[in-house]
Amino acid sequence: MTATPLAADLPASVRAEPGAGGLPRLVVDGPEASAEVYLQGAHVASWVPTGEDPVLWMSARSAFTPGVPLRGGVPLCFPWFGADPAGGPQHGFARTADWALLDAHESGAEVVLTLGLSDSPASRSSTWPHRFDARLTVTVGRRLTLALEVRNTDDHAFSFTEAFHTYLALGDVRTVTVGGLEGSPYVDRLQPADQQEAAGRPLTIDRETDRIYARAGAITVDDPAGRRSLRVSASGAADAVVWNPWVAKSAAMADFGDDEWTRMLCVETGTVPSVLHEAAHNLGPAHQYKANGKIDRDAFGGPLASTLEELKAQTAALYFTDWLVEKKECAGLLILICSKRLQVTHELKPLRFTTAQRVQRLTERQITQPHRFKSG
Ligand code: TA6
Repeated sequence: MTATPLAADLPASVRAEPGAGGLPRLVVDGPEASAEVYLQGAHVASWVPTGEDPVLWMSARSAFTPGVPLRGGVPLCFPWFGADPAGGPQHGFARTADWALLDAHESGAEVVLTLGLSDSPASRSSTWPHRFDARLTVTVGRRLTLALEVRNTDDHAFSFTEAFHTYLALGDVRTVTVGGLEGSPYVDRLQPADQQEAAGRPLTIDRETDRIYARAGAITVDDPAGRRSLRVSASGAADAVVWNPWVAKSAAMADFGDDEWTRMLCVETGTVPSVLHEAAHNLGPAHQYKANGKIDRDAFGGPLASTLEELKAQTAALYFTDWLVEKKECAGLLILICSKRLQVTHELKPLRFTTAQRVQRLTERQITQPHRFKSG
């Protein structure tokens, strides 16, 4: 795999520098967001949409030491998730390996970094001795996208599992609601590894949580204390993992502050081993596997805006264009129809009625409340 491009090759919005602990990192300062990516593990350590709070959580106690995984951001678990039956490091070797920066460019308002990792003497003598090329493409913008590609460059098939072990930053995990997993069977990794039936309701976090879900669609985390809703979606990933260490486990981890558990939740996407399904990806020689993960967010409503100004302050200008005031004449009455948002879910939806619906509502009210429509 080609050497790291020199600083000269980097676009103006990217700089390469020694980061915490002297670990090499790339700092992205794009028009829509900033980010930090460590070459160790191709680890996205921070992503901050412009004018907003950080979306990824990083422990104040995280190690920034060669060969030790960072505690926070988006660790990439590969070529296995969890414990390695053959005794290799938890969550694989990719998150502590040195990746090379293959490319960095701007694409409109987004900044795109591609990092690469191939088998090495160390990996070939590990419990997973296969020849491979892995690439992680990180797109930094209003949304954060990670795309993993794995190519089998060996002369035999191999299998692997993987996950984006995303640490989301929250206002308070005790008041969040996790949606999108209601219909998914899961495995509670703190209980005997049997399959549990779908809960049928959004998940709330009120204790140590470590679950693998058969993933369906996007997962949302409504975070009233953080006044926003975060959304994690993915393709090529069969599972989602939800993890919060709570009190005791936090205290037991050296690289995790005792009280930090209230401010984070891992919502991970990937294909991980469990009884839910045959997990591993089997890749034949010269074959390639692709998966990607996206993180997005919306402002979380809190109290309904009572003035247009408040609404504008609460929600991104982007939405404001939807505020619609229509005038209609009906039965000699001037009707002002305002389409106004109703912030009840994690996604803001404008409340709109078709003309027919409006006329019907009006007629209904004329019938049920004739006194309100008496002319003169
Ligand atoms: O993804 C959840 C999990 O597997 C938990 O069981 C917990 O161990 C967490 O990952 C952190 O793992 P790490 O190896 O980073 O300490």
